[in-house]
Amino acid sequence: MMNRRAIAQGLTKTLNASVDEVLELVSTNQNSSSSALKIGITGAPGVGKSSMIARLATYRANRENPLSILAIDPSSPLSGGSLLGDRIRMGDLVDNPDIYIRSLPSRSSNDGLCNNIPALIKLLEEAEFSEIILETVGVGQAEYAIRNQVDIVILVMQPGSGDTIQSMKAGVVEMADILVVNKDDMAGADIIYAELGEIAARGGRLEGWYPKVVRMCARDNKGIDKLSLAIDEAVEWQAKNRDPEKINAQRKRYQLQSLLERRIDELLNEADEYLLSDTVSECYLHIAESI
Ligand SMILES: Nc1nc2c(ncn2[C@@H]2O[C@H](COP(=O)(O)OP(=O)(O)O)[C@@H](O)[C@H]2O)c(=O)[nH]1
Ligand SMILES: [Mg+2]
Repeated sequence: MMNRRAIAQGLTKTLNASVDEVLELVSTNQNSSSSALKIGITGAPGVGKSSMIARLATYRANRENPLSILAIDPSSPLSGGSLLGDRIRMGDLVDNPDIYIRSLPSRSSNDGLCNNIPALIKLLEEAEFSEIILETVGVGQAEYAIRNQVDIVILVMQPGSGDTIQSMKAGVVEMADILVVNKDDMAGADIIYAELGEIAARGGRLEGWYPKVVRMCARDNKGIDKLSLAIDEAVEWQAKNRDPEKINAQRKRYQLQSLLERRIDELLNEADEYLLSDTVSECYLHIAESI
């Protein structure tokens, strides 16, 4: 079905593309209205995101619904690390013809994500995946960045992180569409589940949507059906309540902003020479003209 080799090569090329190269890559098919469902899964290291994704992907992927996973993990660049939760056999996913999985390094990016995410997503959409799952480690700016790339944001937590919820910036919890309590087998799951329920009742990032709270155990493969259902419900709600043109414009804005920031970085690095002699205004004009 899918040409894994071609996809892998395309992703590598896109990952390392300069600003100019990205502009080239995204200049085609401007108006292709791909409808891949994009799901962002975020949360602190160790809460079980990878384990959960492995279960979720296996549950949702089939021939009509091929699925790809991009794991953006600062701790495990390219070669793996804990790409999949250590209890889940790698073979379960890798041998599944309906799932494509790739780990991406986040080192060089300026927002804790990874450069060129929109172009990477576009490539996977053109490879005709129906669903794309992005795993990111929840660290500040990455949360903001992910929200602009995906349709559904899932925040994963585990019992015993009650203090963390209190101290977490309200926005981090509230920007999620689905809140997951993983490791339901551990003590304290009831407490965090109740706390998240209260937060969810205040409403989510999208007006009129109240985040679903799901408890599950990725280790024992329990609760995945509920999580999958919550995703379907969120998708259904969004289809009725969101304006696709507005979302498209927001995504373009984000992509433009990150490309411009990188371009400015490139130009600032080249500016050393005239930084010594020119005034700030002159330098500014020089850079503005070179963009
Ligand atoms: N007890 C328990 N451990 C789990 C569960 N899900 C994942 N883990 C373990 O938590 C650790 C971190 O999992 P991982 O998926 O790599 O977390 P990530 O860093 O969020 O991607 C691993 O040792 C998993 O086996 C669960 O439901 N219950
Ligand atoms: Mg992980």
